Order: sequence, then structure tokens, then C-alpha cells
Amino acid sequence: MSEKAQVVLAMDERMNDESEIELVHHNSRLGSADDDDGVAGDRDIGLATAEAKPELKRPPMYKVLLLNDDYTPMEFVVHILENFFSMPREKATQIMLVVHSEGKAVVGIYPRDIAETKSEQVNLYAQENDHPLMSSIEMTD
Ligand code: TYC
Repeated sequence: MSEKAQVVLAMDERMNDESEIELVHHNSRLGSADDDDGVAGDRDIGLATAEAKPELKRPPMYKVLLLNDDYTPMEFVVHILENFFSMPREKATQIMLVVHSEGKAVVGIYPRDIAETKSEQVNLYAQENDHPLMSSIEMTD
């Protein structure tokens, strides 16, 4: 039986770089046989590992807002909502009217990269079509 301490690190798909491994020291177990707990020979070497609970955080989500203006045709806004936000025509029309009367509306909620990309795509597409329509993003509370 070696006196050297050996640590068995176990990582699985639930763990990430910030996951912690908790070391549990077993006293007076030297010479114990391998057991069937899935950690090879932990009792042989006096150390076993217990996985700390992986702390999985959901990514922060961002709202994509559509802003009103006086010039973009309503039909163009409906087209945007159908094609960039996969809304059926009826819902797209309702949301367009909310933006028109309230000044803005949330048209989708996504992880940051996706929200940024959607908003940029909408702004670019509106610009290419010579409409002043703008969207922006905002972190959810
Ligand atoms: N206010 C615009 C009009 O009267 C319509 C409009 C709706 C523009 C929604 C932008 O995000 C918008 N033609």
C-alpha cells in the first residue's frame, strides 16, 4: 500500500470550470479493498472525492424592444415581426399596434448574443429598406 495520496478527479457534463471538487479524507482506512462505488480504490489510499453540487446558472436574458417612429409603414413592421421573430400574422399585427400606440414593445427574450444579433439584423434590414425603424435590447430584471 502506497503512502502517497492520490486524488481521483471526476468530471461530467454537469460540471464546468467553476465547479468545485470537495475532498473527503477517510482516516484509518489504509488497506481497504476497492469497493463498488465507482471510484476505483478510494479506500485503498485514504482519500475519496465527493462532487460538490454543480452550480448551474441560467444565462442572463435580454429583451428585444421594437421602437415606434412616425414613418415606417405598418406593413413593414408586421413583415419584420413575422420574419425575424416568427410571429403569426395576427400576433405580429397586434404587437405592431402596441408599438405604434405605446411607443415600444418587447418582441422577444433571448440570451445576450442572440438578442444582440436579432436587434442588429432588424436595424440593418430597416436601414437597407430606407425605414427609420429601430430595435434595441435591455437586460431582464
Ligand atoms: N408609427 C408608424 C406609422 O404610423 C408604424 C410603426 C409601428 C412604426 C411600429 C414603427 O415599431 C414601429 N406608420
